[in-house]
Amino acid sequence: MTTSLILVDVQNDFCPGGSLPVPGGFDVIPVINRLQSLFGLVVATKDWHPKDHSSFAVNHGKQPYEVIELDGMTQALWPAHCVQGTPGADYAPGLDTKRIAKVFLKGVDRKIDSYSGFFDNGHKRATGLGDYLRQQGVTDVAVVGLATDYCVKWTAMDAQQLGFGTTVVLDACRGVNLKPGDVDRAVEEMKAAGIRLIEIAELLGAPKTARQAPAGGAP
Ligand code: VGL
Ligand code: ZN
Repeated sequence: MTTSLILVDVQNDFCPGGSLPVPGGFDVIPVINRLQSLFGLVVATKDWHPKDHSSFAVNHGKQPYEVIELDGMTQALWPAHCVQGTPGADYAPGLDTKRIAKVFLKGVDRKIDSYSGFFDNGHKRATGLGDYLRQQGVTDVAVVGLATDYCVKWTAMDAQQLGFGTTVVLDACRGVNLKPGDVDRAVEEMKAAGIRLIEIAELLGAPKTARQAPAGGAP
């Protein structure tokens, strides 16, 4: 079994001071840095939008955080964020990036949003992450980053659906909670899909650890 750590969208715009700040976004950084040494392969995703992206409220003359129907899909409208090549799209400060083997860009097509690191929201186009992981012999993944109720959730759901044994390390994630309870609901959905939800302590062998070796354990 080979487990890869997937860092989801640990970017400036999702951290306090960014344009789409996730509460507590910076808190994931030390946890993620600590986690990386437990995995043989670390990959990352970046939200990487053209500035005319259809998920941006401004491009519809609407207010951020409104929800609309777009091409038959529900689309939350966001403040402009993670625009390709801007500082907001850079990795958040303090994130250890030297072990990231490959980065997968998502949300690059202006016409469709992409919460998952594997596919756009219409499941039409793959980013290449799934094929890459398979080529590397990866069987299991641990997913961490921002935001729990969007990109972390959908990356984990797709990973699980693709047949990777999937774990989310919850204290290495933070959520938007656009509606109160969104993160809790995301956790329940992931659980129902068979995704394992843990805290970093379970990988570090803290007293709380169960007998069974966790899927994300040291390779
Ligand atoms: C995300 C909203 C819009 C995320 C990306 O990374 O969770 N959320 N774009
Ligand atoms: Zn986005």
